[in-house]
Amino acid sequence: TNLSHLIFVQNKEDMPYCPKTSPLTVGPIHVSFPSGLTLAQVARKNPMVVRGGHYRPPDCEARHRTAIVIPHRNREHHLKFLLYYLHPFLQRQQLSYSIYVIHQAGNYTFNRAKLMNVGFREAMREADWDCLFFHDVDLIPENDRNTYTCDQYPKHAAVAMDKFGYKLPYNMYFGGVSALTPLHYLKMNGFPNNYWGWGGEDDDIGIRVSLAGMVITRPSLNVGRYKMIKHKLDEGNEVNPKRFNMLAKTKQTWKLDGMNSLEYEVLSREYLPLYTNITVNIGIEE
Ligand code: BGN
Repeated sequence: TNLSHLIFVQNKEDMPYCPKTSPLTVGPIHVSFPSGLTLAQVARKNPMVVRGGHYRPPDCEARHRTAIVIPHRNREHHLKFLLYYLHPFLQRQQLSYSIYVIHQAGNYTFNRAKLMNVGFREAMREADWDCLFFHDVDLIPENDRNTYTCDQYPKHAAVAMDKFGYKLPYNMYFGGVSALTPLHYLKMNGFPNNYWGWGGEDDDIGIRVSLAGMVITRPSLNVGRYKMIKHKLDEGNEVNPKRFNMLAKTKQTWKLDGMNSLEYEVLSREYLPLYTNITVNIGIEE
């Protein structure tokens, strides 16, 4: 029999590593929001993405394994556009990746940072990720040289957002999109669990980075560009009036509140075509 075809069936272990710099990236991306786009269309455009939102490059061994963690509630419209851009973006970077959407159950005040702690634990339960990207649902990256890999220190990626005139709103800003290794994350005891509603939690996270003896790295303003999908402040995500007092106490609280005090209940885990959806009961403010 003719077995010559077998030489083309490569064992994953035998594949060469992907190049250090992907030849597939294109740089600036024009971001618009096509009306009538459906998730089914996004899935058809990404035939190599497998159930749960996982992908690995077909013909080289990825050098990086990145989990994307997206806190979410009632933003299906935003999520669809983010997936539409993010899947091809990550594939052009030749990453091995999964997308985890952490959905807060119920109508109680939203808690972005706690959902990220849940995402960290649930993602690490599934695979040995070497980098986690904590990603707002309404931010679309506009340059694929903004690589979704981790640095030596926690990285703040969303440095140039359109709504802030494509520059940092202030020097300590750590909001929007950030990237940490599991070691970074655990070194700072994760993120705070007790910021309910809008504001301050990202500043708390930035303070934790330095309290844990680390610094913030950033891509250049040309590369770390994001377009925000316009929206009003959501119902259930009211501005948090306690944020100033809480931020003043981060130094006293960061070791007590975080991954070591995290409690939640997973209500469902769905392996959808484009992402893993984890619906979680994170309780209410104490
Ligand atoms: C800041 C918010 C951040 C928010 C940015 C950008 C606070 C804490 C009081 C100092 N911080 O003012 O959470 O991401 O604006 O909108 O409100």
